[in-house]
Amino acid sequence: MKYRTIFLSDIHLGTRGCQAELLLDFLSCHEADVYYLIGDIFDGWSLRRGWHWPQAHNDVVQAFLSKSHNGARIVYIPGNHDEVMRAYLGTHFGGIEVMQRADFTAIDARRYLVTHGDQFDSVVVHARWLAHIGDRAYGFMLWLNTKVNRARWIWGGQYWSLSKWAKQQVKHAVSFISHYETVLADEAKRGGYDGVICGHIHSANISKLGDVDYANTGDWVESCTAIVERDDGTLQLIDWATTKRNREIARRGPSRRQRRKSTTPDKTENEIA
Ligand SMILES: [Mn+2]
Repeated sequence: MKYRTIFLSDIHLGTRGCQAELLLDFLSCHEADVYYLIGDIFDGWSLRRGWHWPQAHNDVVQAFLSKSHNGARIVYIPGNHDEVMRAYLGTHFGGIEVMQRADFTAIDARRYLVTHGDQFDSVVVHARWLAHIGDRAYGFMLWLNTKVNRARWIWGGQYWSLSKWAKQQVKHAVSFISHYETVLADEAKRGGYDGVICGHIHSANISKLGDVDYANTGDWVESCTAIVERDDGTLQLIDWATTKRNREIARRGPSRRQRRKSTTPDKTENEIA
């Protein structure tokens, strides 16, 4: 598929959670004239704690460099995890432009503020140490999640995301996500924009908040999502993990377990008969 614009964020290269292979797969079948990389592309916080840089992570960097080399425009807006890149605002490397924030005008003439979004996250702004603790807890949760799911897989349970569950709890408890969305939409409105395109909270979403279009690109740690600009200028969310899973199910047919489930009613019927 070819698009005018693709937006990606929160890839977190340099962490064990980064789904670089899935991203490479996405990049191989979605092309664009312009790419916006909206922050936390690599994870300096995590790399400082321990170096983790497999080949696939290199391949992601190479993929963007070669796109740039082949004529694509790439705008890189650093986030809080790759804040070291904020020292290079206004410069470019390998043809990739580094910017603090960007103005994006869609085909339908709607104007969007493009920003990572951490500047509007009060936890990150007012208590950096708390954000770092949260980051470690999040890493621990992802690690625990794989252990829990391995156990559930062995016992025939369904995949269950602990961190997704925990984030749901956070959402219910302090409405963190909706608060973030409102703050970002307000910021866009104040700047005279029609909408905002951001990342940071790993919660992909396209919605209308009042008269402001809110778009969050999600991440490549859990959800594996991107936002693309359709030919008519509207924004579309692509959930690559789900798309791939559904295609795989369609190709292979339902799994053994799903078949077993669907045959259960027949069995009971036979027993009754
Ligand atoms: Mn961030």
